[in-house]
Amino acid sequence: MPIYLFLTHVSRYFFAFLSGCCLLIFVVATSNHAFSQPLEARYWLAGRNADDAPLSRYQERRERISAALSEKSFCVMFAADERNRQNDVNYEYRQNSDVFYTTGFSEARSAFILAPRGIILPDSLDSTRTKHTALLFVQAADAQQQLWTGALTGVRRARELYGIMAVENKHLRGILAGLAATHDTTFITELPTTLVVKPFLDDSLDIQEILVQDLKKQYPSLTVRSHQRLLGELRKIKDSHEVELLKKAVQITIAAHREAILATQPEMFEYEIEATMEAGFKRRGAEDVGYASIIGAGANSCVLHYTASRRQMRSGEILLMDCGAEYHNYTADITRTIPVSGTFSAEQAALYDIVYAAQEAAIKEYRAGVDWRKPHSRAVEVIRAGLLKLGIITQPDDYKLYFPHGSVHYIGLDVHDAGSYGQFQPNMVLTCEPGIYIPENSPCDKKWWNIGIRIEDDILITTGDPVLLSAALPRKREELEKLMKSRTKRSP
Ligand SMILES: [Mn+2]
Repeated sequence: MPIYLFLTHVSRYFFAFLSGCCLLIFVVATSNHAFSQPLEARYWLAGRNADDAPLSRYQERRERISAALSEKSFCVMFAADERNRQNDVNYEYRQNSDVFYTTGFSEARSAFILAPRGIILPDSLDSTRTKHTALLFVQAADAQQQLWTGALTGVRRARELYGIMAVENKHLRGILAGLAATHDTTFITELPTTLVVKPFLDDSLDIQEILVQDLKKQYPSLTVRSHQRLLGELRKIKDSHEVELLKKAVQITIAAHREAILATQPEMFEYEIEATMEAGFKRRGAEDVGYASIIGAGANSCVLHYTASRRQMRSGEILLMDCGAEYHNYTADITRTIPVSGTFSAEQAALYDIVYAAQEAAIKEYRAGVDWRKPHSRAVEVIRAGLLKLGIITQPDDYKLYFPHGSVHYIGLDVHDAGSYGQFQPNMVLTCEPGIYIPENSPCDKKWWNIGIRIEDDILITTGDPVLLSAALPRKREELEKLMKSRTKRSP
């Protein structure tokens, strides 16, 4: 999935902030008895997307976040909202990635607080007077709601299954107020920017602004920051468990892409390929797609984030498929571009070979210590030279007309995963996705029009050579044509 060329959330100031903080190592005061709890219980209760990471993974992550917080700061993470589709139907629930990363907890209407200085709860909630540095707020296991949507974890089992002190979510407000009054900084969830338009005031605010403004008004001395950047610095380096989950997501995605390639025939609709692709994900245990599948033929191949999948595909057209399975909340991100007929036209082949050569040049740069911009600049060099040679552009800078996005982004819990960009480091997992898109009416010979080509693969940075996780999926033009020759004709 292509990413905007200029990342807006790159945390340039993170290291300045980090060095300004006291680095204090805290042992997160959570009980150890939960380690013996069966994983099935977590799967069963969470319903979907439960991780099978040992609880010690989450505890390690919490300790690392705590170490980056000063004693006067605390972090509050809100679970993702349940998002309404229409009327009384919601979209399927997906947990906020930072909450999941830090706790493994997958339920809505929950929150999580990390406070290195520790929180002593009122006797009514915990009579032991223990200082809790981690606190999970969960919804009560309401019988009526469980009848409709299945088992809820509830307070008691949350403590047992997640190894974190848990209380009911109705206590969040009071505990948050106490922390806000006694700390100088909070790292808080950047909530989704749902725009609230106040039509008569000619004013608009998103809910994040409202929350932050409210906190600032009530606690003028409290600095409110986002925890996304804080967490991004951890999330951009994958631990061994995350690498395994990403490999699994990539394997599932490869198998489904192969099936989609083999299923493609002229006169089919894009949505039929989408069905094959996504069935291939789910049959192999992926809970969802990591992003809306991009499956575009002909003119649609030039639309970077085309998701409608409604068009009938014609022989002679190109088909671009950018699809990734999400497995236990970790997503792959792979793109293949194929000829609907099974054979590339001369123009399609010429452009395909340029993108392939650009990707080959770029992949070589995925090495520890290399600046993250290097692969993209390699890809640009190849694409610019190729477009000039074909006479599609005459000015070197005009390559931007046909290659308008970046080539490199992290993958992980999010398809465009969290973290600032600098030098590559071992255990980062990134995509490499050069492309050429020539929409109709572009200022070039019309024989090039409506050809969009992107090749995208997922790469693990190591201490040595880059590991192309998606290497098993054919990428070379000849290999794709060979694979398509093995198609069986569609039964009418
Ligand atoms: Mn991508």
